[in-house]
Amino acid sequence: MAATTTTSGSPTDQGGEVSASFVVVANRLPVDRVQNPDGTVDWRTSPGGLVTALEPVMRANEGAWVGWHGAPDEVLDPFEEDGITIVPVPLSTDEVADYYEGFSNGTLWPLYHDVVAPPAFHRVWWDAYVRVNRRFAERAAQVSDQGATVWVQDYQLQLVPQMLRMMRPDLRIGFFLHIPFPPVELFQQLPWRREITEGLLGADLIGFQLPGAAQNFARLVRQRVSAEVRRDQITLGDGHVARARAYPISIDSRSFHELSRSEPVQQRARDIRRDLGEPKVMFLGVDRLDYTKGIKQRLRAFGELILEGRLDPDDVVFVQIATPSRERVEEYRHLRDEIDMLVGRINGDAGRIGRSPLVYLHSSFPREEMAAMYSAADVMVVTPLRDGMNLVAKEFVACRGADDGALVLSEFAGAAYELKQAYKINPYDINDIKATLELASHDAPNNKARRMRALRKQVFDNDIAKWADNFLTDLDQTVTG
Ligand code: GDG
Repeated sequence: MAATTTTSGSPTDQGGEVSASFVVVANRLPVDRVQNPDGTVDWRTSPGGLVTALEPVMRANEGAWVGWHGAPDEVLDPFEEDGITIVPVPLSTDEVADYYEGFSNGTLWPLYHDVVAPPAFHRVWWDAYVRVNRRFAERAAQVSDQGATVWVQDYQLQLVPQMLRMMRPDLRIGFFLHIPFPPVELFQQLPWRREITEGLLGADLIGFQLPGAAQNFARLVRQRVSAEVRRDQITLGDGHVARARAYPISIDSRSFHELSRSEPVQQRARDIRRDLGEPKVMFLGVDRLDYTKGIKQRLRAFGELILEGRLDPDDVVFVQIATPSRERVEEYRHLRDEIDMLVGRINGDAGRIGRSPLVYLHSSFPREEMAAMYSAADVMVVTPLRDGMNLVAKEFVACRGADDGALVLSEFAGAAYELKQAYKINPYDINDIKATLELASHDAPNNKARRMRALRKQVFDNDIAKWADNFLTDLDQTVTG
């Protein structure tokens, strides 16, 4: 793929120092450490949208990945894992609390997701964010070859592009934001709005999930920075040009499809349906346990449909997987309690011996199990209040063996921009979710097939390799400096 044109060789490790011509900088490394019972240590690929997205690109490019390894107060040397050079950046316990749980997930995450929860603004969090961003920038500057391409990822590292450009003007710097970029009216709440805007403008290419987000950013720059903005091109006073464009992210569609079609996964899908009592309709939700994902809204809608007799608990089951996430952040602990209560109430009201309409699993699963769930389900329910993209929706589509199954999808997920033939819902409208769950479960097979055919074409024509290729090709064509 053209992505390889941006690289000129493999990373080298001389005396513990890495030197790479393609460098990804992200909050987390693409690996998690696991301690074996015999005391030895292994690294395992960690779950999450970002890792799922970038792993194939890294392998194809033989680059280096700069990021935190997940354990506070520990300094690690670079190492090789599965063809990727891993460059760990240390974080102290306080920095995890202030930079990661605090400013990234207590301030930026809710602010960028339309303030669906109130963002908290604390100056000590901001100070830690600046400090940690500088550390990432310094490490990236150390491991990058002359003229290397550096691709900075996501909201935790928005100051890195400018810091890096100051340290290493020879680098070609890309930035991609995986979450939404909010309208100016919301963004301007941020006390450090100028610093974040200037931080991003240090990149040569700033990628967003949707054109609307790129436009929000361009509008912000027009209003708040003395720069010349012409369409997606922003020219700063010092002559530096940054481009702001949309690159909707995707998945490794073929590998998901192949995995889901493998005999063990197909057998597992049959076992899942059998264990669920061979329901006529299996609904499925898969999310990180996050207040942006609209989990409460969808469960409430399903519960009401059962209680009103519009869905028969003898015929249907809803499996909700909620992967544990950010459990030390207060808002997330609270959400978990609320969902526990809601699940208990629905099953208490509508269940009977040997049959609970809702199966709620608060844990994370191997990829194979996820593929089996996607294959087993009839209706995938994706109802975020706001989501940058939502890879789960695309993974479900990729896992279908034929033009069957139905995708219920929130208008507020970035994925709705491309997956136009999904059964769309407004997640704020419980009646709309109810009516659409009913329709998706009972719709005529030819209607479902028509929709799914179009969705599959979209997901197979636009995969992760194409996403990376589009971004890196455009980045390659920018003029640095
Ligand atoms: C952010 C943005 C954007 C989940 N549980 C398990 C598991 N997963 C995998 C899914 C999927 C990924 O995690 C989740 O990705 P999403 O896109 O749905 O959501 P976020 O985590 O919020 O990701 C989002 C994304 O970045 C990429 O740009 O789409 O909008 O918020 O791949 O399959 N994987 C495994 N076990 C689990 O239990 N193996």
